[in-house]
Amino acid sequence: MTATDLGEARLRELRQLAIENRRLILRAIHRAKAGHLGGPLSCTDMLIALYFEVLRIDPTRPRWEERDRFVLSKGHSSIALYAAMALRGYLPIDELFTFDAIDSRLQGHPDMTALPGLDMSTGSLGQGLSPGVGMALGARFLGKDFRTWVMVGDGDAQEGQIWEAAMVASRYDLDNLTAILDLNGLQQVGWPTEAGYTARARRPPLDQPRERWEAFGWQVLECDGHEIGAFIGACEEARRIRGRPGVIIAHTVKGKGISFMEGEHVWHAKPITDEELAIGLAELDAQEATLAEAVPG
Ligand SMILES: Cc1ncc(C[n+]2csc(CCOP(=O)(O)OP(=O)(O)O)c2C)c(N)n1
Repeated sequence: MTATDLGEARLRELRQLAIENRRLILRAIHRAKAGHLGGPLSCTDMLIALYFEVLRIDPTRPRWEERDRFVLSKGHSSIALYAAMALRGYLPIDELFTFDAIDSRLQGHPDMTALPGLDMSTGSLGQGLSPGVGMALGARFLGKDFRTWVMVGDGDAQEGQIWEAAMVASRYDLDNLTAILDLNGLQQVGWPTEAGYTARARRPPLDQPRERWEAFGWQVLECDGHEIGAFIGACEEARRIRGRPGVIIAHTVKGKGISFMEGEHVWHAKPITDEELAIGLAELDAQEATLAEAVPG
């Protein structure tokens, strides 16, 4: 599955933006001395694809009624969303460095009353798909053709409310609703084993995600959540689903892009030291250089 009509040059621009998004995440969390890293890095490529290619939006009109709606159900990854929105022009880049401060519009979890462009306040896991169902139903009742997209984490999807919403969505054949499952296999801690807490030693609770969503009446698509072209292709396919809601199961790596954070649950949420920031930024610079070499000019 690849995106149609997306040239190599555009893909390269999007990958470049994803690198920049990761830089901003690291710098903002370093500045705030608190916040989440693993989850934001996991969903960065998808947020860039959504905000720069997929969503029907206009940053100059954040309350435009015909806009696609986006809900980040895994609201603890807010800094990745704020960074993508800043790069897209919803807010000044410098404002990212007020993250988590008292009176900032950019709280640890998204506050729709503070920042225009946020369609839902989230942060308590499990609660993002339900308002997404409401938005999709609302669009149908109002005869509007916008689409609602909800990004769900795998830990987020362990909450029962996600599955109540999933049942309602298929009950009403909501084909204007797309869920995106950021399936990185890790949550806040590792899985307990006899040997102690390790990252991947035990089967994750959300195993067989395809079968689970299908059982709830959803059409399932799967892709690599870090392959921007493949993800955009999946979004295009999701738009073509008729008669039932669709979910894109995006296979991702928690902490993606920073070698010492990848697959390490300890980086779920933790301040980053000056030295760690320097190493992370150097890695991103190297990725940028490789990108520039891979597709010249
Ligand atoms: C109801 C609720 N319980 C606990 C938390 C604390 N918490 C924040 S993130 C998280 C783990 C989320 O895991 P996942 O959805 O897989 O996110 P990701 O791995 O993408 O960061 C937990 C337990 C919360 N925000 N809400």
